[in-house]
Amino acid sequence: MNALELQEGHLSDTQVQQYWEQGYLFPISVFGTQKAAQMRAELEWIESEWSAADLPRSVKTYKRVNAHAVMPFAYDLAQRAELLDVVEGILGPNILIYGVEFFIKEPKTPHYVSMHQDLTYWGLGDTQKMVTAWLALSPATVESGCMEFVRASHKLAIRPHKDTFAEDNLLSRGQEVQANVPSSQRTAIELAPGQISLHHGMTIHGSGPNLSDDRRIGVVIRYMSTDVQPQNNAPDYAVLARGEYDFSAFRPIPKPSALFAPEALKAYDEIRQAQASVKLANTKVSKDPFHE
Ligand SMILES: O=C(O)CCC(=O)C(=O)O
Repeated sequence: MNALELQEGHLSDTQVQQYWEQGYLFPISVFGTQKAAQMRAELEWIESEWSAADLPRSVKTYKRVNAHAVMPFAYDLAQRAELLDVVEGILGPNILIYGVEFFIKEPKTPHYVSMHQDLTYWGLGDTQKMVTAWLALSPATVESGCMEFVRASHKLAIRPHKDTFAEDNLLSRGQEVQANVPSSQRTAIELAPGQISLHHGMTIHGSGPNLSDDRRIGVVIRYMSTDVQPQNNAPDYAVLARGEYDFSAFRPIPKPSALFAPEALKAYDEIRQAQASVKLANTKVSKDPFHE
């Protein structure tokens, strides 16, 4: 599929309209192939240098949730103007980063992501002002287990989900939307390295296993407008990426001074503990805030 044509790095009105109609938009070429390869090399350097290091949590845990709190690379990536220029078309000028996550499926592995709506357990209500940018750092194809989106599913309410805690499910609680989603309703979101898709916080989506010979590497960046309000009393955290914000509702996450810097590791645990009190509320099986 041809990449959408941006207007000096920004979405056109028609593309914005298409996002609100479908609940997603793709493929958007944000970085060139070379830049994407450089980002992948940086990630893979971190993996090879740090995986055996004596850290409080595994590198896998740090990559999977809130990577920006401990990895300057992830913090800076989420702030890139190329991404924010696109996201601004959906959220307006005041943009927060809610999370950065690496969704990685190793070659020929069974891991999948069950069909779900992101906002189900985040304690942010059914806000319209949250969008995920999913950046491919390797080819995301049907064979490698690219995402699948259900068109216009964001227009309905958040549906009931069932926690499965299934072993091969990459989601923290293996949550699965209680809705029948026939394959005819799913759109495969194939992306080349350096391309992104955008999806609304209520769009039903998931992905299958990676049957290819390469890793499938996605950087998932959750952006929201500064209007979003946590619906619970527990503290929640964000980073200001563009525009203005007084941090009245979210607490700031400082940029880590270095990779896995001690003060960042400490802050990381505080953030995960606080978020778990909302995100893992009502789960019967696991209340471990670092459960993957
Ligand atoms: O990377 C995947 O396959 C799923 C990612 C996902 O669920 C998300 O970005 O919300």
